[in-house]
Amino acid sequence: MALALASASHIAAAQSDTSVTVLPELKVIASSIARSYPGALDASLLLTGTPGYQVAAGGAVSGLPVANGLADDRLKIRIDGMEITSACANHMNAPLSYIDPQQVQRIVLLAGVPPVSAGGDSIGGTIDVQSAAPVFAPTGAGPIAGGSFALSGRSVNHSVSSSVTAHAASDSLSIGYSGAYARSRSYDDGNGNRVLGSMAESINQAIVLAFRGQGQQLTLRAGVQHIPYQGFPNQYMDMTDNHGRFANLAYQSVFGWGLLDARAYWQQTDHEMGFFSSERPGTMPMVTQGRNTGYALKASVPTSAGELRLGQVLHAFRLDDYWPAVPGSMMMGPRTYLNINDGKRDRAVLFGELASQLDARWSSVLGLRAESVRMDTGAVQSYGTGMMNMADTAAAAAFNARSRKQRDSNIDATAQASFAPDAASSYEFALARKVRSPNLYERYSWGRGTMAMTMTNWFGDGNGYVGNIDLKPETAYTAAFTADWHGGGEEGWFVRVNPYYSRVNDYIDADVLSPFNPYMQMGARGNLLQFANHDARLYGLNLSWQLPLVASARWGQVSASGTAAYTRGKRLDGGDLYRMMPLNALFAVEHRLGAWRNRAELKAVAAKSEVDARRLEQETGGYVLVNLRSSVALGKQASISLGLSNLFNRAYADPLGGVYLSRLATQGGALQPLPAEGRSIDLGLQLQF
Ligand SMILES: [Cu+2]
Repeated sequence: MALALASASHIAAAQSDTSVTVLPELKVIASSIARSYPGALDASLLLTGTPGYQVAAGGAVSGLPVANGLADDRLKIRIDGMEITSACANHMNAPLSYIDPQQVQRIVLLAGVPPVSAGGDSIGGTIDVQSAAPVFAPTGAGPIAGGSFALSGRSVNHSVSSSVTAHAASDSLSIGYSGAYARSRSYDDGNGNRVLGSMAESINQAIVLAFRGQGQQLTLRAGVQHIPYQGFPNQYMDMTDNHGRFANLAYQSVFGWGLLDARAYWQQTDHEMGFFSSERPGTMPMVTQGRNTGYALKASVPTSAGELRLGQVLHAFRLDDYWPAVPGSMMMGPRTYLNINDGKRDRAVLFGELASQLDARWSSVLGLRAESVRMDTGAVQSYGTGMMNMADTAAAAAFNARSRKQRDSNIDATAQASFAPDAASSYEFALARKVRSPNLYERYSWGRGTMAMTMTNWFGDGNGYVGNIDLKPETAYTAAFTADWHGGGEEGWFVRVNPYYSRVNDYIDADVLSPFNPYMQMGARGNLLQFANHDARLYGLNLSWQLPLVASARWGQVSASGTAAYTRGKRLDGGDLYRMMPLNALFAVEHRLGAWRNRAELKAVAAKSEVDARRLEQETGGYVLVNLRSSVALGKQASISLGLSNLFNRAYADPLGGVYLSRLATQGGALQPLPAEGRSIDLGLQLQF
């Protein structure tokens, strides 16, 4: 069958999905779930170890994914097909924060050029997350029941996370539950200092009900999330409450003409920001309410030219963001500050894609996708009309006086070919045009006062931002190539090289308006910026390899593997783009003997000296970390894992960590890069029954 091979497709798979697979699975290259450390609280960390992939620090359960230098909203993220939008001016509730890592069965990253059936409204790639598929009894067999329990902890932040799953099923009906609870204190850096305000607690629960009959399956998922608190040391605010709810109905069926995959969903978030901890005290409530609704219809039709995939998608997002007055405050009152009032962002999509097997060696995927994006928002108001709110009052008047409605017509096109001349090599070529429309904050945040502007910031850089109603969508033209040489099957050797180049027209970056002093600290510098379109280019190279070293009945199997990544991002009118990961490499040796698995990792990261001057991005030093992991299976139903992260307790700053605002808030001085985690002992226990 013709497989859609995304260039630079990288990935991870845990177990195979047992539900009806309708559209063909994309190529799965490496499992990294097994490699992530036990006790990870954040689903975005599951892809750690994939070349070109990084997590930009946020809160403990809300990191932002980055692939080949493109981050956050530039990646399309779907959880069981639901498109979730960050409902917060700091992207505290980014899509991957809505699922606990222990609830993830499969996570796939298609960096670079995903086929149009997997992409849309993104220029950097797609992350597809699947939670546990419904379990059915074998056809004709009696009812089954089962479940699992997991418990893990990490010493660096005294975190505890646990999860429970349970299911009962016949061969046609299935019911399942999954619940996960996680809590952490603030972590310690390599110098033994607590990183202020980095604690979190989160609870995720979901049920899945499924019915399957002759060639069809109906699946209903519903769930709730609660994050009672989550600190954000690189933001001015913390999360003080986040309630999420969703329902997601999917239907898949085999017809005479092909396969149908239909889905409808609803997802709602009630989010509050403010302060909750003595590590960063304060008062300033902010409230957001976000709602995603949508459906997707996809058909897959075998034709003489190959497999034809057609799709129609609707995704509507609604957002209200307001800041209740603080009683007695001259600045934050007497009215409610309306930041985004009745914000709308609706996307209507049509796509078509043809996957063809041209001959024994060549296959191709050609796709076209059209998106119509409509955005609008209502009138706004500042806290008050007094002296302290003059800048915001004038800005609100100007904002309210003009039309805010925008409509973008975006066309994506991708062409991919793969060539496998022999059993030991394959090559993938990909070209794409991909378009992303601005998000609601990029167009409609309007405040011009310093305080208001610093509230709009999902970059962790300590600056302040204001939107720009006239922003154009950003359009990326990407060329990518992947060469893959391999031998010896799944346990064998491989070398994979993936260079890529993107020219992004109207990349949504920022122009500097004026400087300011964060927290009015004279030693700390920040900029107030306005979102603006500027052409940019990003390029880089990903490398990954695996080499079996020893295979003996007595000593077990030893293999070496690793990844390396180089990324650059430049604005065509000069300067570097923000948060570009410096050259980095991961070298691992893995040993397997019977029930035992041991792994030693060395992670090396070069100094970051190419920084975004407009955002006053901090340089960071190079570093080398050593991590050790072991796991042992106790029979078929239990396993224990043990890890030592950052073995030598190296003190360092992650190049994508942003700035340490919670320390500046309480101790003053100058801004410094956010310190990363010191040494941690990580323990995990998994049971199945
Ligand atoms: Cu928030």
